[in-house]
Amino acid sequence: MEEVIRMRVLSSELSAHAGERVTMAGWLHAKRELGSVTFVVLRDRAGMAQVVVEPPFELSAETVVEVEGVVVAAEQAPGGVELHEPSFRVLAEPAEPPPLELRRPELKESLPVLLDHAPLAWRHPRERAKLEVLAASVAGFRRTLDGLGFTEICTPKIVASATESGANVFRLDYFGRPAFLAQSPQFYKQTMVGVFERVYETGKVWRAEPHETGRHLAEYTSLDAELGFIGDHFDVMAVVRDAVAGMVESVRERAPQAADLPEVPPEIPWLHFSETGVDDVDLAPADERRLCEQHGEWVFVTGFPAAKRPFYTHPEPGRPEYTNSFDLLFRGIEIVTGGQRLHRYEDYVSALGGETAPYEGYLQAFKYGMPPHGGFALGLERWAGRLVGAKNIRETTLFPRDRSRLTP
Ligand code: AMO
Repeated sequence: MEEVIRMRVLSSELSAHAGERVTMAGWLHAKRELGSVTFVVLRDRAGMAQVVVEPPFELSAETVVEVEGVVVAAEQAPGGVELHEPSFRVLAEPAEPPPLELRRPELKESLPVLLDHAPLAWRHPRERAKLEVLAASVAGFRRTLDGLGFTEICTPKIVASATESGANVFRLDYFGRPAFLAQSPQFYKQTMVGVFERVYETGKVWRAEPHETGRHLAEYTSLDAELGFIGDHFDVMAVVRDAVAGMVESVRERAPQAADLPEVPPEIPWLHFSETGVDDVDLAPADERRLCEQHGEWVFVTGFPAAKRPFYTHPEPGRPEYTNSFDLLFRGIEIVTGGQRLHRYEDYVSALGGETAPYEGYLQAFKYGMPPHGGFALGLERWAGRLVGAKNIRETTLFPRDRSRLTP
């Protein structure tokens, strides 16, 4: 049996071990030959460490090694220490030379090339940092909503009906019956308001998007929340504000180097759809950019026309052509959609034009008493894209799925 690596020291811990003999492990990230010495950079989950080697040094990039050596203070080394007198044990050798040069400060390849080699490309510190932004964002979302008395749920992803619109669902053969991949946890999160009052979910959802755009994926991560006993959608918008502020805070703590972090005002400005100057039932991407130029990096648009919102949306009292709904625009793009929902059984029956049969399961919740409620969903990859200044949502998507991409 291979010897277990005991007392492995990480690159981030190395400076605390000056003068000691330690064992490290990781990938050979780079090497620099300087005449009589070679500097080897070892990459582990915490960062990089410099190892001073006597040439010749034959191991190639991305070889996985365990290395034992003495920690020596060295001003010019990253972290102020380096490893001397190393002895290497190879744990795995690459079967062929890596097609990307991870030692470069930035990968210069085009996005399609990076996506084709994603298992390798994500190892690059700059690329990996984007995934740290995703992870820190989810952690911040959870922490904020836990603090507000929400309960996390995990709802079915194989479902019997479309939730958002019939057009972009993926169909499945479910033991001979038609079924769909969930477009959102909409019906189940509402149902669970009847149990917990406040729920959230972080999970994958699917949209069979017919076009390849820089902002749409066929599979994305939806951060959803739903809460009961609200007055109207403005109570939901207050939770959205706290959620994004908590996410920004978490990224600041865990992955600050990767992101350009915004201030989140105590109250995010808002305007009604009828005040946007848009002569249609929805905002176009150009409208979203313009509204952010006019109102700042954060702006809520409320009161979307009923014609463009799903059947579960609550109408605006006194102006039923509008709804108690909203989008949150951030740095020129919609990142959140939400609103108040219908909560009376009879309102659902009439919104569905009496065609209740496909929705029997969902409608049980309303039949047996539901409070006024509402919620929202934030697209995680779009959000992270805004934080890192991505031009395309695929830059902040772990193994994107779109019309043309099913691997890696
Ligand atoms: P909606 O369909 O607007 O609302 O989606 C909510 C948010 O999800 C993100 N998003 C996407 N991200 C990547 N690729 C896509 N194809 C994609 N489609 C949407 C966006 C968007 O703002 N049930 C409602 C939410 C609710 O009312 O609670 C819903 O799913 O960031």
